[in-house]
Amino acid sequence: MAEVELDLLITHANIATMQGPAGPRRGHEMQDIGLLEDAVVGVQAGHIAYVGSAREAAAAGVTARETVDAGGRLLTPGLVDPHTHLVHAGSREHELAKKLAGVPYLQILAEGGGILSTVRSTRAASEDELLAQAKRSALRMLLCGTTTVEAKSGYGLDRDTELRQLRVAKRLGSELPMDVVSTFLGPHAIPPEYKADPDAFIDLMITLLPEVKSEQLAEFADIFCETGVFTVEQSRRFLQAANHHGLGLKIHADEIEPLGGAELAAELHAVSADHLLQASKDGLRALADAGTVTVLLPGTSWNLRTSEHADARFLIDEVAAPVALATDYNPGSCPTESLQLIMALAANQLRMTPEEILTAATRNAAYAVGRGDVVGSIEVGKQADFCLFEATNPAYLVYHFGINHIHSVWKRGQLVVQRGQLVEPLAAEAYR
Ligand code: IZC
Ligand code: ZN
Repeated sequence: MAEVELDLLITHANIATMQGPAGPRRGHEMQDIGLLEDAVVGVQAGHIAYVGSAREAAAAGVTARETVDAGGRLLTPGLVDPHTHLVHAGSREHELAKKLAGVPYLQILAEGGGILSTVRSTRAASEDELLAQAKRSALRMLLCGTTTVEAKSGYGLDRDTELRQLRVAKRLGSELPMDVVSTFLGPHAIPPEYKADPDAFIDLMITLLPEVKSEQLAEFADIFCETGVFTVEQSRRFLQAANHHGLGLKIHADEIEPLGGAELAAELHAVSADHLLQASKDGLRALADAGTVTVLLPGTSWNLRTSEHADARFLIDEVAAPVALATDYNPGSCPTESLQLIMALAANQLRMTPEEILTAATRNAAYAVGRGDVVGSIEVGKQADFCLFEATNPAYLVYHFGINHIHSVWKRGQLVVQRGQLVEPLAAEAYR
């Protein structure tokens, strides 16, 4: 190590390394953030080449071309947002008054609004228009510390628009300093033209799977398993077909009504099961046994003004399931790009500890999108994705809520946010 001059050293950092044996953390392990006080991280060719205490680094003679003094601030892995509907056109603030008047989310959808409203605007948008809107949102995420994001389709509900959304997600990942993990969510709602025959719509979505896979347009498949949307039986048929074509499985499970989506996810060994507000205790236990990552979305339950929330304490304390957190960023049930806001809600509404929250938004979230071996922790060999916070400890991040605590962000060793601002040319793309 002594002879090698690294590209970058970040010194005097309180590093939440999240290091440890492979796999997501469960139960009390989620409390372990692998904190190294007054520590140093070294970067070479976009990857982490050194992590250790200041004393060890000095003894080893670690040097670099560039050194950044973190001034005792908290350094974490880049945040990972494992559930978003990033690519879409338009917005739905016209539905706010209805929501506040108490009209339920599923009723707005049944009346042709909600998801179907976004389907109309997305079908009418060109690939470049979708890319421009998604890019601005993705850059807002990056500004708030998200360096890896999952992005779902599901606002086309037809062949051309679904594939267009997936192509946009792919372009985002190549044009921005972010990893974008793409998910095919063709069965997100029943389009009006298939209202009388949802099974025929599932058949149509299944016919897209070979193309999605062969053109590498998605790594995962997902379905909205919910009353009035898709049944457990339809979900099983679609997800089994997706699995057959080599896609990883995700599911919107037991969000609004208890249908048994959690049990289905466990049966199919899905990579993640998301929402889970209404899941049965047996279903949650089955998920833990299957090793499925449970992705909780407290921004959505807060924004939909539901009286109940996902039972994070049961998942962590009773069944030791791996828990991750995500924004669910979408124009209806959760229009926010800020995973930091979600982290604050996880403390307040799910009663997760700051350490559990950090684990859920980094290491466990990386496993929820199949990237646990490359991102989500600060360990030698992983990508040099870091958040430097204007804070010294994780509790401060969730206690002081509703603001962006980011000082700096690095993606694959490149500085992308500096002193709370996107660097150029990213800033020019985000604000025009
Ligand atoms: O656009 O409302 N729940 N899908 C399932 C969503 C929310 C996204 C939306
Ligand atoms: Zn969703």
